[in-house]
Amino acid sequence: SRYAAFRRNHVTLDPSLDISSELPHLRQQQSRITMADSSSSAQQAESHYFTHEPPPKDLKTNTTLAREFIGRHVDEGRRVVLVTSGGTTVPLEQQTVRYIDNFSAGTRGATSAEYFLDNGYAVIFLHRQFSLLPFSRHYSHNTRSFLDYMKEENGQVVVDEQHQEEMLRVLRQYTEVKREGKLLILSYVSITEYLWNLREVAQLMRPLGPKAMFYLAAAVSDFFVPQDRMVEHKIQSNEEFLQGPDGASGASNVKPAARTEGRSLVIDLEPVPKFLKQLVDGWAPQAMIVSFKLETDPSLLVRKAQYSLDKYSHHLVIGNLLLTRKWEVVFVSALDGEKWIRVPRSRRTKSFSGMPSLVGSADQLAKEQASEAEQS
Ligand code: PAZ
Repeated sequence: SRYAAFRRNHVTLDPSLDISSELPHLRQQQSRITMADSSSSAQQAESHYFTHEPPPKDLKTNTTLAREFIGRHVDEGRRVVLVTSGGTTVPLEQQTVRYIDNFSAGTRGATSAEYFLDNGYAVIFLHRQFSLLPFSRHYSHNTRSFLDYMKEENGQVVVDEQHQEEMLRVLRQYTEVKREGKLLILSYVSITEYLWNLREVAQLMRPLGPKAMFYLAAAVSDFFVPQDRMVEHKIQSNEEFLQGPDGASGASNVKPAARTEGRSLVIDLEPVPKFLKQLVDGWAPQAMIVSFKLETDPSLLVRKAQYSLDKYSHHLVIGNLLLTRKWEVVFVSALDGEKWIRVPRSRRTKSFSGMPSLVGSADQLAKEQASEAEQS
């Protein structure tokens, strides 16, 4: 209807008139109108979201740290990457007892951060609190306690011989990164905390121009409970303790998004506005943007990655499937189309931490990949 209105305003429509020569021009105009419409509606969605969802308490501290960090690396002419990592929660109550979570241990983000550091980047690591961290990931979140790496010797705690070499290597890298001040660790828990931090840091990264990169590996919820539809207190399951008009403790006159109805818990989530385009258009227009797409249905993966690439104008979308994400990913980009990267079967080992690990040089890996591709 918008197109028809446009045509009414711009051409005199006479059925006997052949307007085919006008069509390319009209289509171009139409696409400009659509783009302008969608960018202004994205701005409206952004402003609505950030006006209604309160910022996290530590946002000011995080922005101060990020401003200082970015300023220092701008001065030194270094590339800076913002790596996001881990899942985002969707709280159901203001005093949160229950929440919905997105799957992610933070392995991809924490591991990638180490590789970025190794390649000369300064890294802002925006991660879900208590998910894996660069360097310490080698010794945390596994089935053994960190104490299993230690032993007592002459009344002192020392690292067990079998872990000396590996731990010394990791410790040296970590110490060097700390000495050079190249890693800034920030954290979030909920989807709203994540988005506030992402927006603030992205805007601070603007002066870096093309030296800024966003590597968005966090698993971000598509749905949320808006603040004005969130009950304050724990949702009660026992009818004897139900309060408020809709059976939720502390409910206002707005129907809460998460509430008890009869004996069931009903959760009525709203879509999170799509900010990924804003990252390109509004927050950090010159930066390189790499985003991830997680799927479980193999038949959808490449199509969905391609869709994200087109819709959000990111430079690279990396697709992965839940069950095979440790071994294979697909790179989808405008430049190279679709390109699969696979860890050869022989190298799908388990590290001590229980996480699959990749050993050896990138060259060696490339050779093994090529030979496996040939064989298959
Ligand atoms: O953190 P992890 O290594 O367990 O998992 C990584 C991942 C699958 C969350 C990541 O590679 C990814 O795909 N992130 C984007 C998820 C999404 O589509 O929102």
